[in-house]
Amino acid sequence: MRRPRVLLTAPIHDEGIKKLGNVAEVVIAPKPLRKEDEVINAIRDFDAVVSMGAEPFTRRVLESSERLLVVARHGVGYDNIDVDAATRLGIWVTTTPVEELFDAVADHAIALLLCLARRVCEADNFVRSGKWFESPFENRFLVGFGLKGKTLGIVGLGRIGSRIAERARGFGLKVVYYDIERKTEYENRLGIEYAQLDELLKISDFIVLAVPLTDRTRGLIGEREFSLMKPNAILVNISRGAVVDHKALVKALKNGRIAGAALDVFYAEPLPPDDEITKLGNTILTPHIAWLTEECRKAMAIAVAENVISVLRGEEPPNAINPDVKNFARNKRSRTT
Ligand code: 8YV
Repeated sequence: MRRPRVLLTAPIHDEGIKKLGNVAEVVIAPKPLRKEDEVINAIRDFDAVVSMGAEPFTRRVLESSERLLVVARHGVGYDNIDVDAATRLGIWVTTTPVEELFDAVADHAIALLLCLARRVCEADNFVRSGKWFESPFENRFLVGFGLKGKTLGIVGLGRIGSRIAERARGFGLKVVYYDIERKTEYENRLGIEYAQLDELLKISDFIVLAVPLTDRTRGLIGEREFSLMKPNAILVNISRGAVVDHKALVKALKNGRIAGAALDVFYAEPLPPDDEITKLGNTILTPHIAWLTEECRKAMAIAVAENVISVLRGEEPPNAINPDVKNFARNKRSRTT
């Protein structure tokens, strides 16, 4: 009997590899799969794929595989997958909505905010380059600003946004949020207020983007939205790069329309090394690591393995995005042929 084959688009935590190895042959892609054709060639002959990054699982890619039963995201965003096409083809799409991920990303959003507000990276560079203040009057360029009493606007009050709101309370920030749904339970529990997006952009000192990338949120923050922000505003993006119009962001930073931006996600990943944003001082750029804690790596690897194993056993996976897939043909086929 053929042993099922699972492709990992990048290595995951050993705990997950061990679990998968108990039921399947596990292969790690030797290089990042960024283009459709690279994915098509790589997934041929695999029953399951663990998607670590933004590999394009387009209709064409999904249609190319006769064997694939599941695209299991190692993460909660699934904007790289054509879910509708997957469903029609009978391919499960799963995610890893573990607490550790939401906590890690919320922590990173606050870390980025604090680093920018308190100029931590600039100060670190200063000391490392052998400098110090000659006199206490020379420290002006490292003057930051406090958080207490300022307004934090959270765009998207989901599982990550709500955790950012919880943390913000500890810094004495006033929190407003915008979401397509009003979340009165959070409003009552966390003492936060709802605002329409334009209003939030006008009144916030700090703006954190925590929305998934969908047709509604692509390009949500563009030139018009930057024109509404305060000149002292700091934008933090831990969602997806495409939520922001990158050209408009660079322009807003260069013109002093806003004070700074801290980004963990980009319109293109990897970010082209010569991108103009890398030359701007009022920014902090991290390489999509908001999730990257030991706790989160382990929890996500276990969760993704559980999803894959359920599918290989012919069972419904715990975190399916497209449960309707049960009604489509491929699912009914034997897992071992
Ligand atoms: C992923 C992410 O976990 O959850 C998501 O969708 O963007 C990340 O935090 C990352 O792609 C690692 O697999």
